[in-house]
Amino acid sequence: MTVSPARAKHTLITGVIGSDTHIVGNRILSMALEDAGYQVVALGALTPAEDFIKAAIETAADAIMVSSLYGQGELDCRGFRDLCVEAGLPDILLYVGGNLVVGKQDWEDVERRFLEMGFDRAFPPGTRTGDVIERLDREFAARADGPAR
Ligand code: B12
Repeated sequence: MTVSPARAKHTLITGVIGSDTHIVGNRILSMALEDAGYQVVALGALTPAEDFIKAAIETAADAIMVSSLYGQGELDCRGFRDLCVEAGLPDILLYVGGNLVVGKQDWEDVERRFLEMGFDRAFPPGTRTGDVIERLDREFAARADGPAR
């Protein structure tokens, strides 16, 4: 992955939401984002939704990247976009990834539910960090070009 100077302008908040202690993938993701040139504020495991938003406000972040592995992602993430809106961050980019629901469920259905909750993208188990970085690059480039997403 090449380091692009444009990425240094963007701050990303990462963390594992709720009572979830699965930190490994989130740490790998955070390091990969940092190595690619993004500014990363890594909140770690066991992070309440409100703390992601507080950190995003304090650092004027461009995106929040939520991890959830233990199966309770749907409960923990419900209302996340509403909290962002209430905090004055209606358009902040919201990604969620990991092992989002209990057991194996049809991915298209899982993805639809998270998009309906207000996440801009949901990523399935096994997502590669390179794919996330490519997606972020495209998203930020599109946002710089105009309001349409
Ligand atoms: C290691 C592990 C543990 C360790 C965690 C150690 C630690 N502190 O991290 C311990 C033993 C503590 C543990 C505990 C539990 N675990 Co566990 N654990 C695992 C295991 C084996 C590996 C997870 C891992 O590290 N993967 C490696 C990393 C690199 O991959 P990753 O996390 O998926 O992350 C990658 C991508 O998903 C992506 N990604 C991750 N986050 C995000 C976010 C965004 C925005 C994006 C874009 C991408 C992205 O990028 C990462 C890098 O490529 C998985 C099974 C598995 N094979 O996945 C079960 C698993 C996650 N655990 C599970 C469960 C149920 C539990 C417990 C509830 C068990 C229990 N009854 O106590 C507890 C939960 C405790 C808690 N409160 O969190 C289940 C979850 C089931 C579900 N979702 O339906 C799994 C899937 C096992 C299973 N098949 O049942 N676990």
